[in-house]
Amino acid sequence: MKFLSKSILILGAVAMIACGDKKEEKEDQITIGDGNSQSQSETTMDKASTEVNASDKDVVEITIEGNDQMRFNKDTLRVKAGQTVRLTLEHVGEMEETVMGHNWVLLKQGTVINEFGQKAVQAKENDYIPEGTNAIIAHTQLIGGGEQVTIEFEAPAAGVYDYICSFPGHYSVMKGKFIVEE
Ligand SMILES: [Cu+2]
Repeated sequence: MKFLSKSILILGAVAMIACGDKKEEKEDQITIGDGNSQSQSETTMDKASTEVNASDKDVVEITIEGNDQMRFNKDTLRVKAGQTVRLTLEHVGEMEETVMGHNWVLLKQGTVINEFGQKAVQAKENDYIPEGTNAIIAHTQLIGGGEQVTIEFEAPAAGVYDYICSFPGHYSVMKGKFIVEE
């Protein structure tokens, strides 16, 4: 009798351990998003994580650096159509705005960079943004070393767009592709 009750106790403990293991396994499955499982709790979890992704999709944060060597640190930026783009331009150099100023200018499709750049040179009083231009989708202000600026804008329709720094002479090397995916 004594032996029997001991056995039941051990069995009970084993069952509890087994139960615990099973629960952990299930949580692992949820974490990796196993879509094969049909259990109610996992279906609910899947829905919740989809919602999180959807809200992440609405705002995309991008940081791009400009330096004293007249370079951006990225030549390609990717976003999705319909997203709100929160873009930060960071001048990681030390040179002044009048010598090594940088901005970030997103151009409409069909804009010829050279032509735009030449117009920008004449717009010194306006941070090298040609007054009344309709060639720009979004742009930051001009900044110098140690400064940063953040802008927010809606991603345009899917496609490939050019971005440049419009400070005189910079656009030939400070440029890249802004890719908007469906
Ligand atoms: Cu520049």
